[in-house]
Amino acid sequence: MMEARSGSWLQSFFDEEGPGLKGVFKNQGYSLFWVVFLSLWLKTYIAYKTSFEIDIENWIQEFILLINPVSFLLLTLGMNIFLKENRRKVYLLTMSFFITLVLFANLVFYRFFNDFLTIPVLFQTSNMSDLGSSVQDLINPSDLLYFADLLFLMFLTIYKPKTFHVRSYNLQNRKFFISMALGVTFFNLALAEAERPELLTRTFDREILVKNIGTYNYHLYDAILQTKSSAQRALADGSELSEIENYVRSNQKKVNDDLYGLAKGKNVIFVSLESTQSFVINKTVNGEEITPFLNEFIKDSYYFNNFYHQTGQGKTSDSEFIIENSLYPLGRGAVFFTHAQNEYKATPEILTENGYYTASLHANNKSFWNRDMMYDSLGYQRFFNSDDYEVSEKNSVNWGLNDKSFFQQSIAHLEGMPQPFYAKFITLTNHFPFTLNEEDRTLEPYDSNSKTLNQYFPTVRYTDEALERFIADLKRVGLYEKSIIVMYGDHYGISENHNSAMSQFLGKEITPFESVQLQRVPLIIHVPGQKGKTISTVSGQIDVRPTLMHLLGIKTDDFIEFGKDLFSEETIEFTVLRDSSFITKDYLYTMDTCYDKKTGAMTERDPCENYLEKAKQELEYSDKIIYGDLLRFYEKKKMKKERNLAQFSF
Ligand code: GP9
Ligand code: MN
Repeated sequence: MMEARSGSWLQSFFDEEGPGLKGVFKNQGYSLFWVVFLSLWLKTYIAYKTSFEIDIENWIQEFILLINPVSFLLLTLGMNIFLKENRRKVYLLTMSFFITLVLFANLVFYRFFNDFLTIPVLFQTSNMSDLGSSVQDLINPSDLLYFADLLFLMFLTIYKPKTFHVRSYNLQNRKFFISMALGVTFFNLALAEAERPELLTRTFDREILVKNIGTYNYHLYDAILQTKSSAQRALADGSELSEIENYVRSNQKKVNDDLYGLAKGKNVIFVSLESTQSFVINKTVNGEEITPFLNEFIKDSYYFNNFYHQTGQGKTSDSEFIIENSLYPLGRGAVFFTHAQNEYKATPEILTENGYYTASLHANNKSFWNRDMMYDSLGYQRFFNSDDYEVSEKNSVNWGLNDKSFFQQSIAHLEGMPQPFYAKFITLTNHFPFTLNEEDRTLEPYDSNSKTLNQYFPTVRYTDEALERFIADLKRVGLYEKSIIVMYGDHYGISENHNSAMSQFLGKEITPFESVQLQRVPLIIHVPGQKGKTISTVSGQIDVRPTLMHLLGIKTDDFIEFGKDLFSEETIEFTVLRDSSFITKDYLYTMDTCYDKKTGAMTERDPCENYLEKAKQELEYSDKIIYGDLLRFYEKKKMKKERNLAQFSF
């Protein structure tokens, strides 16, 4: 029994019977805790470096990678201090086995899927059966080395019990230990947050998460997300759906007979324009047009100049979600991550049912924004990701493959698709921090106190040139006339941190009113054979799906969606942003203030009051659908209705 001497708890922690070297010198053997801890730490780091492809860009990232298993190992192995002494060795060895098993399972999974395990994936039988048939091929004999230390430790513990000791801890020792473990955890989190702000709230990429908080903490985090959404889902029943359905139906408008079905059977090409805001269209910098190609292209297209992005923390993924589901994204986190297992009725699924081949093309890591999982739920048949592109140092910049190479390489993918197809292209070069290779720069940077805004214009121009080549290629391979082309900005590129530079560029003060107006992004719909037209209807990303469906002549009466057909003559001008700001034909409401759009000045609340409830209602209904996974009930209800109708039709 060890009693801490008063006033020397730190000393007692490292005392004769303590865990460290002193015990060894006194022939009391090694501390089993630290031996197990060190071997697991080492194994994990070896696995990171040999079995996973984790991109390390600087020494801080390498350091975080090295220390990221520590907090979890200290906390889980450390639980042994609460056990009776005779149970501790068993606990430490058992934990070592399970932790090694988790590492090993990740390793095998990664070899096949190039991704880290998530809880939903464990239950996705299709994934697992893919893996099942080839598990033998995925395991190398050398993998057994991961368990070798454990066997060795077990052997020594049984046959040479004196090799290791477990020490006793008094209350103060325990407190010290727990504080130390928590201290390490917070240190790790702080470093990760500094290296990758909003890492945990936004959850953008498994690889980045694992790199920053470690593979084990990542599983804990995943488990928390999973439990939360399972609980919300379990508590939901179908009853809320009727109210939502009534609301949606009451907003449906008559289609425009002249345009309905205009593009029936045509291929659909979507292009997501990274960080492209409307303020660059038809504008110049240093006397030169920023987007000379788009400025011409919109003349032959329907161009919506009052179109707002409605994304939240999920950025690009949110824009994809809104555009393909006509639902709002979530107020917190990225729905692509938090609710990828839900039932959806998204554009790819609808178009597949209408005889289309559906694909998304994006030259980034497939797990980014959890796309590889979410695309299954959205009904995509194929995801062309960075594995499908030749990516080299020469053709990469900033976040990866540059847009020109991306489009150029994509043409072959497009030509290989059965027609009609729905193909969504997601560009990447015009992404913060807007870096470009010198030889690719055809527009001089702007001159202001914001490096971000200065560099933004040349990268926007770069993407504009990439689009020009893409359209030329589409013409060359004969797809241009057979396809409708929809281009849209995914979200803002210049945040409010650059207001003073923006105000210099726009020549006006950036008030809260202007900030909302800056959330406008371009929406361009090119239909072969149609004359161009600029449409100023107040609209948002949520409206893209109904508008597309009507052009394709696909009925939307049965869908649960919040958007409106922008070609309908009855369309109401109203758009709500994810932060509850909203815009109508004449007014704009943000931060509890109503503004007159003509003057940009504050006005009395009355004109906005009428829409306040509607704005809140829409976001709430959409959130309910996602949190409760309500569309799963809708599909069932619809099938029942169809069955009943069939019965009565005789
Ligand atoms: C990543 C790309 C950019 O694949 O879509 O994501 P963002 O940071 O803009 O959301
Ligand atoms: Mn983006």
